[in-house]
Amino acid sequence: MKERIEGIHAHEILDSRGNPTLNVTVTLKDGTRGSASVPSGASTGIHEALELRDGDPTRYRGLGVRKAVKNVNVKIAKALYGHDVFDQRGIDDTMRILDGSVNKHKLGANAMLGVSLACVHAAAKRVDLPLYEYLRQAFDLSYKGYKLPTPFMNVFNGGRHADTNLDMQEFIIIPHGFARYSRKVQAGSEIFHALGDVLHAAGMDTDVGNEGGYAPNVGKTESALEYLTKAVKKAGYKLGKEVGFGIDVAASEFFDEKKGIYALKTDRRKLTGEEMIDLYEMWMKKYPLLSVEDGLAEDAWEDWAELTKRLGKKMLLVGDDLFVTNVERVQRGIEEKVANAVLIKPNQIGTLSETIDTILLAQANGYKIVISHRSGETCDTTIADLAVAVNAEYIKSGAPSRSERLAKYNRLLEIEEELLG
Ligand code: 2PG
Ligand code: MG
Repeated sequence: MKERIEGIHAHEILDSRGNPTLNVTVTLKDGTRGSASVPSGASTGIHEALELRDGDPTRYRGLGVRKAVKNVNVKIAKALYGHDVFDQRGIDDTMRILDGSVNKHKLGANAMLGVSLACVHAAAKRVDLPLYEYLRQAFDLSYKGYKLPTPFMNVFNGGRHADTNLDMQEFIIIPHGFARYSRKVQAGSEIFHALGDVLHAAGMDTDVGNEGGYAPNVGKTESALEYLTKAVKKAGYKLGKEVGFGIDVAASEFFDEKKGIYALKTDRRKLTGEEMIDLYEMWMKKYPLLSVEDGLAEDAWEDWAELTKRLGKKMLLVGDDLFVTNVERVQRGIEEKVANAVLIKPNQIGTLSETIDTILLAQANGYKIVISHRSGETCDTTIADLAVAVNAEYIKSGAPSRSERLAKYNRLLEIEEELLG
């Protein structure tokens, strides 16, 4: 079956931080439409594909995306006019060739991703399939059955995502010890609220940061893990057995490249890569720490190899800024025995086809998959379907708070209902 693309239209909308991003609608010859919106990061890796912004200081502090919108409405729309919407790889290749650059700076990864995602939404609608099922068809994915991912809920926001003194970016609860996804979400929500009570009782701020998690100032970094521990107990869950912890250190954000030092302002400490590894090992012994994301800087390959050698059999070591959803960087990770899980953010690479290729390469080499939102989000839920389409082990979509975060968790509740009743 074929169906032609008749129109592609983008416009500027605002994301969860109130900054411009793109919403794209693809219209097919029979009138079917599909839409998608593009997220945006704050702690972006230097190796990510380029998010095209106008840089015009008279609009949205330079963050407008009119250039990217125009690229969709003129260049991409022209190149894809009449293209078969079911040929997703062809669609993505056409945009890549049209852009022609390594980091997608000509069209903008935001422009390209908006179109790539809107196309699969339109195509899925056209054949009346849920998106996760259509994605399997579109990319010839042959997994056995469907698995729902375990949520990584970032309940304590720091780093670039909140106005707090916490250098490390995310403190995450992982409610893994339940069979059903919906039960995991329930545990996550109950612990989130218990954490609010614990912080409130300690006289701390309970307003939330960019990803819906609490964001108080703390005495030391480890306090965040102590509060998480209290919250899990208060909510009546078994630490370790039912609920584990994760952290996204986003270490590149406080790495001094010249000195080779990680400067933790919260703790007034300067640590070498080796000492960072010691710290994770110590925390792993004290807490049910199951996952460390970006525990070291994005180009510290040797230290990463050491980290993996020391802790890779005991916990998840997730590469985000390290891998940037890029096949070549994941390939290097495989060769150098670095990390054992890959964070997947479609907008780091710019097309769905390339995202799928990165996932397939990682899975073929035994890496676990964490599908991820960005700190700047919309209510687009494509990543929820993507997680189910590729049987990802985990999804990271922030705290169970704020609609742009919950849109993804709620979409998964809907999928669970569809699959399991
Ligand atoms: C991360 C993400 C999402 P940002 O570092 O994993 O939590 O943050 O989108 O700001 O890069
Ligand atoms: Mg990260």
